[in-house]
Amino acid sequence: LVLLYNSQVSGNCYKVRLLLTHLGVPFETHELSVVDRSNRADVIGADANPALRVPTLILDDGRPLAESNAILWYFGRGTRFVPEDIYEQAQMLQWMFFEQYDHEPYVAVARFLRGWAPKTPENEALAESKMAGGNRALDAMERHLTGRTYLVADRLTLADISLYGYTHVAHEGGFELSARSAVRGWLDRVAAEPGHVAIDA
Ligand SMILES: N[C@@H](CCC(=O)N[C@@H](CS)C(=O)NCC(=O)O)C(=O)O
Repeated sequence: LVLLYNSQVSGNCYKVRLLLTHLGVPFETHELSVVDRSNRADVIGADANPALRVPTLILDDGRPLAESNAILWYFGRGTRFVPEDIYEQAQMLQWMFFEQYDHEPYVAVARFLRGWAPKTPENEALAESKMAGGNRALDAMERHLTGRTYLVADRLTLADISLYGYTHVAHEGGFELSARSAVRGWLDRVAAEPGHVAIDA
């Protein structure tokens, strides 16, 4: 069985659970806290993931794999979630790199600081400093999704699974989606896909 070092509230872990569920890949989870990280080295171990982060996944043959989007690629390759066309594959990767550089460091971090980190003026100021970057990323998605059903190839791919993870909980970081109707329509489409699971499932 695949073992996922998991935090239920983490969007990065949710992306992995969402894909594995869509694919019907059975997995078990080992729950870790996103707040108290003191046991990471003992539980995950530096061999499995030198960054000591979740998600970290242990394949059924014991080999470890980290980084949410790398895990998506490992399981998604050769399935309906990765286009066959090499240009569309590259477009899918375009959005997955965008997710990690332009989106997650702002949207996910603001959400963590406002929802889980100690409530201090420093953390609130730090969260506030993430808003401009997060809004820039959400605006880029709104522009791209206007007139499109999904990010790439008019169907659900790893790009959508990756960006759905933190976009659908962006409001928990203080981001406003009401004026972003293309993003909201896309969120609804992803959630209506057969086999979809919620982050708290
Ligand atoms: N780039 C990584 C990010 C993983 C990540 O940020 N994990 C967070 C939880 S969402 C974590 O483990 N934080 C604890 C820490 O940094 O020690 C991925 O996409 O998997």
